Amino acid sequence: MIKKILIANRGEIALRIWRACTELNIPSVLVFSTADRESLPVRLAGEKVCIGPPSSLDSYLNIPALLSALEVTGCDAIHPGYGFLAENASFAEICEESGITFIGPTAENIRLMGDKAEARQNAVKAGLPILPGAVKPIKTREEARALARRIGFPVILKAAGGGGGRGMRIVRDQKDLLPMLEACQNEALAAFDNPEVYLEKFVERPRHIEVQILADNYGQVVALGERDCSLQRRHQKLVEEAPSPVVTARMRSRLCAYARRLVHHIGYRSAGTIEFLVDSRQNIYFMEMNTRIQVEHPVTETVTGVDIIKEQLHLANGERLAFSQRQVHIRGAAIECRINAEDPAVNFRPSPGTVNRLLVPGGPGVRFDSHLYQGYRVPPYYDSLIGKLIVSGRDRREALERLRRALMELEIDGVKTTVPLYRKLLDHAGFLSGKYYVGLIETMLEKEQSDESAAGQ
Ligand code: MV4
Repeated sequence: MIKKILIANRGEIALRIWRACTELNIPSVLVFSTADRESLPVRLAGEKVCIGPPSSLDSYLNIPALLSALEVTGCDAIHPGYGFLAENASFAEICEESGITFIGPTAENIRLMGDKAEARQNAVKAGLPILPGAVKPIKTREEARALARRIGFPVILKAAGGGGGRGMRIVRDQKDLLPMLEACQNEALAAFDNPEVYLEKFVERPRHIEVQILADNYGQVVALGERDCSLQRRHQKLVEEAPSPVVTARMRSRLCAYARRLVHHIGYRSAGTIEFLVDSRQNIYFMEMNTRIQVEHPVTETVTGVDIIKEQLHLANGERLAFSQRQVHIRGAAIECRINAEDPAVNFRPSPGTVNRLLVPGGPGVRFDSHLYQGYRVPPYYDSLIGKLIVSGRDRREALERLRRALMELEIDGVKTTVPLYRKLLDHAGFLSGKYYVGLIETMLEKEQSDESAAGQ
């Protein structure tokens, strides 16, 4: 039984975890760096420990400091949130060995899915569809050449140690293959300490669709439907929605069945996400698995009524899943906009500073998950996510109307934010119709740039 939880994160997710612990009456302790002393979760937390200076390496990633915090506060469990140590298999292992409950999957689960080539091999074994390519990492130049010729250009090279868009290279022409392979391998070795690279067919204008799962320690797995996360910029998701505007009921059962099959196959437990790529002809391909709670989990919570963080705590406590797949129903539609302290007018440059004025939207179908308050100083040291606006409705149309209305109500002054981008997106036919793809936001921004320079001529 978990007695006391150390919340090893900051910002909105620390607040989200604190809320779940508090509702379940589980005592919790929040860690913080000196830069976060004045943050909302630190203000709310009954018990808190400073674990170091602003630099993440010396605080939120500082394993000895976290272990000391666990020790001095008498915590027997730790929630890593997302980012920082959430997908660090060694850290999960240290916790396992010290009798601390890591609120997440096993170290072995993390290690297995952290190697994207190995994840792909397991997906094949579990019977999931993958894109044409090699199941194993590329060994020789000859192998790369023969494989690329067989599947046809364009192809994509991906680092086994990468993921989330890091360590990828698109190859459109035979002549670029070997130089790009070598560059990709060198970069992968430097960045991930693993030179392995695999190759697969590159899909133009795909959609990124992922399935949220929950798995208990007794082999029960439920899939909570999909999220469409195609609206991104430079591999940073900006808008996520559920259900996906392109996923039919039939496709959803297939996506969920695939996700559950993989989770079963690897003996995964806790919350997790299986990412798929969907091409313009609605073909589904497995991409990778995320072994953590994700930023966009509220979208799924909204359409299923499941509190995913609470479920994570129950599962870590060794409890059985309290509901079956048949009891999961997707109701209505939800859309999340990530609010980053960045200036979209200056290439999304981070914009830390003091929030002088904050007006939070409310009313039916509006959820605002944020650690902001008026007078809060957004520190410059961390990720720029300062809040998430999640709207819902009976259907996508109502959710979109609520998004428009909530964005009218929302005011954040003092730091530049991505809010103006979302107001523009609500005038974009591709977003409104649901017929979008992973490059839509970048294309929209490029068009805006060229229109501006044409107007200035
Ligand atoms: C792809 C792809 C097209 N074809 N793989 C990016 C994140 C990682 N999870 C997988 N990603 C992609 N993998 C194949 N075979 C397209 C993406 C992708 C992407 C690629 C280039 C530029 C922007 C992108 C945005 C999302 C996904």
